[in-house]
Amino acid sequence: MPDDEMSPLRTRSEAARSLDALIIGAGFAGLYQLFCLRDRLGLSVKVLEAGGGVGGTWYWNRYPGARCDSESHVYWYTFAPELMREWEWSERYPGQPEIMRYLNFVADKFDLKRDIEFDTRVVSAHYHEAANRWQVQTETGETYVTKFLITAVGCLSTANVPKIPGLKDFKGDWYHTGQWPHDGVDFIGKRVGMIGTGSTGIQAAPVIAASAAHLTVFQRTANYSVPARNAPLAPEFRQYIKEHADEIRAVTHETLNGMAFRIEQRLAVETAPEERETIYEAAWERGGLQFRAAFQDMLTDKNANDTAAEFIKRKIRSIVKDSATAAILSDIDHPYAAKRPPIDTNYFETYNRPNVALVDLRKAPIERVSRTAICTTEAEYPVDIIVFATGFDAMTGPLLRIDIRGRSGVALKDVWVAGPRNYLGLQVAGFPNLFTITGPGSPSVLCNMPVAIEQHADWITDCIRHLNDGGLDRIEARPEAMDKWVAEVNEVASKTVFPMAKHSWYLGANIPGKPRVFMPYAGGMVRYRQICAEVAENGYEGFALS
Ligand code: NA7
Repeated sequence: MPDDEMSPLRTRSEAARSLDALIIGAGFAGLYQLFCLRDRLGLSVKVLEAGGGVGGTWYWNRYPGARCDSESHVYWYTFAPELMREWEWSERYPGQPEIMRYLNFVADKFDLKRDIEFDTRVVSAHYHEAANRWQVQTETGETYVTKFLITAVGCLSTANVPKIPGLKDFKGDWYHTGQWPHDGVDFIGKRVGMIGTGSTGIQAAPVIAASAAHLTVFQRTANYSVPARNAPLAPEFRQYIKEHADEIRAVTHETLNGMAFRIEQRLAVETAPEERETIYEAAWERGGLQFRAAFQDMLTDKNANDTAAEFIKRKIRSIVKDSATAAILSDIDHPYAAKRPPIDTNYFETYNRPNVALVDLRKAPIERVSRTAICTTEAEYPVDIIVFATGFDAMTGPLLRIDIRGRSGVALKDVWVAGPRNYLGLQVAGFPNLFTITGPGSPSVLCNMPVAIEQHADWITDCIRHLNDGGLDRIEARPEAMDKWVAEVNEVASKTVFPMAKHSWYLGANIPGKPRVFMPYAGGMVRYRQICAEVAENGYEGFALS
């Protein structure tokens, strides 16, 4: 729609609704961005949040076993030293309820909630060129007008519920893990069917199996998983975190993925088989995502990756007692970590329980849901509850479900029809003053999230400060800079094993009809941070400022 055809800029109450900056989403990203813009720059800022409280991803993902895969001592904000002194995590990996307590603690400490409108879903955001303002509309028809618009909508917040014929007639209950009821689900005495074996299904299965009468797991693609080795944090380690918080933060700024562990320099392909086995055994015992740190070449050399993949497949076969089940679970078709690698607590062990069964959907796909059962092309599995652990329309989904229109009414969904295109993962040409925190084209999901978020929010804050100090009103990515960045994102991904996973959400391949483009920037957080800093130092190279 051309600009002049859009409804005129209007606000319900000019004073309350006209803003310097509007942020969509009150998760880790939105909360910190609000603090930066309101308390550091003194701007008028509001956050609009669809949920009834802060938390973002963690507000919605309340499924049994929901827990972060980053270790707790790196899964927090580092912008305020007192936060790191005052907060204590209780376990090696923070569980969903504890993360919610943490984010509420932060929001209350900095009095952030007074500038957040909860239960407010944004449906559209249109740029008006003459006024250089974004007009943002909510589901309930409220309108906000803002100079800067910042999306903090998360990467994994648009639930993917597969369109399975018959689901609407199912007479039991069904749930998607990313839209879990706040008062929980009672599995006692129930037959549960769970579809999906990504990180979520792998976390949920052992917990569901512990209370359900029976659990049937429907697996389409077999997946790797490494034990998380979760445990309460020892008092000495808690003390260590307090005393070394700055050093830990410094390490997270020096590593590719924003974690506090360093990837070993040695190469798997140059290590003798017995020594390699010993190294993998130690990594398996240590547990968690740092399994990936055992060898430098694990994600860049398929031969190296094969050694890790074979090790984990052998582990699966040694844990799972029923050989047919073990064969289905270990028949994995992609390199290790080419899809986001899950970590677990007793996932493979769960298949040794008498009340758990596995169905191989590659052999016989789901055809429909009847009133009482999940039906594959081969058999019917009676269930009382269906759990969809089927993931998300990742990265682009949360942005494209908002009707975002830039100059001349051009829709973001049209600009991204063949996949996301932007500059630095931060801005799209034709969409001035719109910033996308941890959007596609940035390290985001390949990085420990709070580290990626703080870098983006700081960069955006510095950028807006620069504009304000210079009496400038507008920043917009140049089309040629965007083209170059898209090429760079593709180029770095092509040097890794990531594109080798057929069904990966990194590629958008889990959503029928979604263009297949490797979405995150795989060049590592250190390099990305440096590029962003250099762009700013060079007068925001690649952006037009006016
Ligand atoms: P994922 O990792 O996308 O996993 C979704 C799972 O659901 C995966 O096993 C899929 O199989 C399966 N799936 C999806 N659609 C279907 C249909 N139609 N039929 C059968 N099976 C299906 O999502 P998660 O929630 O587990 O994890 C998301 C991220 O959250 C995770 O990576 C961490 O970053 C945290 P497929 O592999 O596509 O064959």
